[in-house]
Parts: sequence; C-alpha cells; structure tokens
Amino acid sequence: MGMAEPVQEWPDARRKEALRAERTESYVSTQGRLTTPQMATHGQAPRVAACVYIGVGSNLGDRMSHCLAAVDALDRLDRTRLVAVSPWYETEPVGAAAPGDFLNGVVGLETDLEPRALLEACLAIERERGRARAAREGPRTLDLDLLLYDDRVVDEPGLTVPHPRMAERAFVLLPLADIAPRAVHPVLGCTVAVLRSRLSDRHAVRLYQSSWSSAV
Ligand code: GSY
Repeated sequence: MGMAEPVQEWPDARRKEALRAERTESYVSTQGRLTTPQMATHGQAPRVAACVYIGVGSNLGDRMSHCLAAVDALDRLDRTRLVAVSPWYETEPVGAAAPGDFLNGVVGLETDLEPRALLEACLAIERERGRARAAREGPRTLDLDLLLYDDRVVDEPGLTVPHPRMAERAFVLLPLADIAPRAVHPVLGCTVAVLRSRLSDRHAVRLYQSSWSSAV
C-alpha cells in the first residue's frame, strides 16, 4: 500500500485572520470560479472553491446595520472567503405583506461549505439578527437567500438553488449584475446580465449606497 496523500486542511482561525489581512491580494478568476493561492499546499493544484452569491435584505429596524452585520458574519464563516459586496439599493417591497422599503444587496463568496451547510449558516445569521420566520412575506430584520452556487442545481425540501424567483426580481438582479454580470444561471442557461436586461419587474429600485466600505 502506498503512502496516503496529505489531506489539505483549511486554515485554522489564526491563519484565517492573517489571510483576511491579505484580502487585497489578487485572485485568479477562471470561468467565474476563483482560485486562491493561499489554499494551495503540498504542491497540489490550487483548490477551486465554489463560487456563491447570496442575496441580503432588510426592511425592519436599522436596515443598514443588519445588512452589514450579515456581510461580516458571512465573511467569518469557516472555509469561506468574502469576494465581493454589491452596492446597496433601496427597494419597494415585493409581496403584499411586507410593508416598508427594503435595503438589498448581494454578497459573493467562495466557500468549501456544501449548499445545505451554507443554508444552515445563513439561517443562523438571520436568527442572530432577531429574524423570526413566522410570516413568509412579512417584514424582516434580515433575509439571506442563496441565489447561485456554482452551476449546481439543487431541489430539496427547504433548499432550492438557483433561487426560484431570482430571475423575476429587480432587487436581486440589479445588485447581482453589479458584481457578477457574467455568472450563468444553470437552469435558464443565460447570464445575469441578460436576465437583467429582460426584467419586467417594475417595483422601484434606487441606488442607496454605492460603496460598502464607506459605511464602516
Ligand atoms: O426574498 C427576500 C425578501 N423579500 C424582499 C426583499 O428582499 N426586497 C424587496 N424589495 N421585496 C421583498 N419581498 C420579500 S418576501
């Protein structure tokens, strides 16, 4: 029997902090996927993490603080790295039972978490911000929607990827197109930019804050 190949480990917490400080380091992007030089070890090919987009929304309380807390919490997830944050938009609510304008944006991550684990992490972040999921379309302190996970198609109880309504929603497609116009919807077979150009959603969507970093 040959020697077992060394298993590639994700960085521990301290190493992750150091990597965070190096975040401005360049990425190599191929086909919408991102390889991170820091993940390459033992002379093996660089690991290719999944490229994921998550919709962030809030229409209750201090909306910007909920959204920024979500960005921070997503950035802190294990085996996950923050890649992009869209501008923030103030958006008219879609759905009768959701009074009050939303703040919406989209976050790009690369992650080694599987879709179900990422969903559970998102639900935990929502709970931390006081979100109760009693009413499906009621006001919410924080809503995190898994929009795209690489080119994966998932249809399981409680987990549908791509998000089933993302192609109809201006509050999703405008911020998503800002950071990932060339990402491909694996079911519809077209890019986010094309989906955006075909939008018929007439709910108001106004740019609220173009720069994430200026808010912190
Ligand atoms: O699906 C996300 C929650 N949500 C939103 C939202 O985030 N923004 C807007 N504008 N309307 C919404 N209706 C629901 S439900």
